[in-house]
Amino acid sequence: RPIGLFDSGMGGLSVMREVRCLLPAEDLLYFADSAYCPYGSKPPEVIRARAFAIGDFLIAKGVKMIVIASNTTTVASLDAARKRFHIPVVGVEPAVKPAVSATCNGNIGVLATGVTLAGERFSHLLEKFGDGVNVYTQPCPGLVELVEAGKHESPEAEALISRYLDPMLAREVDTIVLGCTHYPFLRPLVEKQAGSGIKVIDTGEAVAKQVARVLKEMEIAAKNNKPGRESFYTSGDPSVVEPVVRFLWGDSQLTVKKWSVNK
Ligand code: DGN
Repeated sequence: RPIGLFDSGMGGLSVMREVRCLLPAEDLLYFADSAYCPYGSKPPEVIRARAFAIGDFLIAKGVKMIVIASNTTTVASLDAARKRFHIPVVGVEPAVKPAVSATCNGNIGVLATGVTLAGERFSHLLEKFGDGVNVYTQPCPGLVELVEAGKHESPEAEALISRYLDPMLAREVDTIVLGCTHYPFLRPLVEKQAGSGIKVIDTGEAVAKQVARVLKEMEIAAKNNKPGRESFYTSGDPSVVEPVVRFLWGDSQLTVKKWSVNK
C-alpha cells in the first residue's frame, strides 16, 4: 500500500523527494490541490475541510499513511485529521529547533505563509525552543504562486525573494528557515541572495525520517526491495499541472491524473 502525501499544490513534492530518497521501496501517491491553491490566504476552516476531503480520497485509494506535506495545512488540520482518520498522519512544521541549534549569533529568520506564522503551533514552537534567540518572521505572499507556475528560477522570484529577505538580512540573521514546503524549490535563489555564511534550513529530511520511524513502529514498511512507484493526482487542470510536476520531480514521462475532490 502506498504512502499518501498532499499539499495545496506542488510544494509537498519537496517533502516527497526526501521520502523517496530515504525510502526507495515505498509506493508514493501525491495529491496537489491545485484548484484550491494557495491555502495561505484561506480561513483555517476551509483548509481543514480540504484536508478532510483529500484524506478521504487518499484512504479510498488505499494509502497506509497520510503525510500532510504543508505547514499551512498542518497548522489548520493536523490534530483534527488525526482524530478523523484511522491511519497514521504525519505533519510538517518550520524547523525552528534545528535553526536554534544552528545559529551562532542568535538571529533567525523564518519565511512561511501568514497562516503558519499566525497559528498556535508556531507560537508553541517559539515558546519551546526560541528562548534566548531573536526570531524574525516574514509572510511571503506570491512565492507559492511562482513555484506553482514553474517560475521558481525567474527574475520575478528573485525580486520577490529580495523584498522578503532584505529586512531580515539587515537584522543580521545567520540562519533562515524555509517554513513552507514550496520554498525548498527557491533555495538556490535564497542562498544566492543570503550569501555565504548564512545557513538555510528546511524540514523535508526530518519529515522523511519521521515517516520512516512511524512505518517501522507500526510495522507497515514495504516488505520487499523493489523500487517503489509514484503516482500523481491533482484537483486542477492536469495539462497545466503536469509539466510543472515533471519539471519539479525531474521525470519528463510522468503523468498527472485529474481527481476533483469535493467537500
Ligand atoms: N506549501 C504550503 C506550506 O507548506 O505551508 C503552503 C501552500 C499554500 O498554498 N500557501
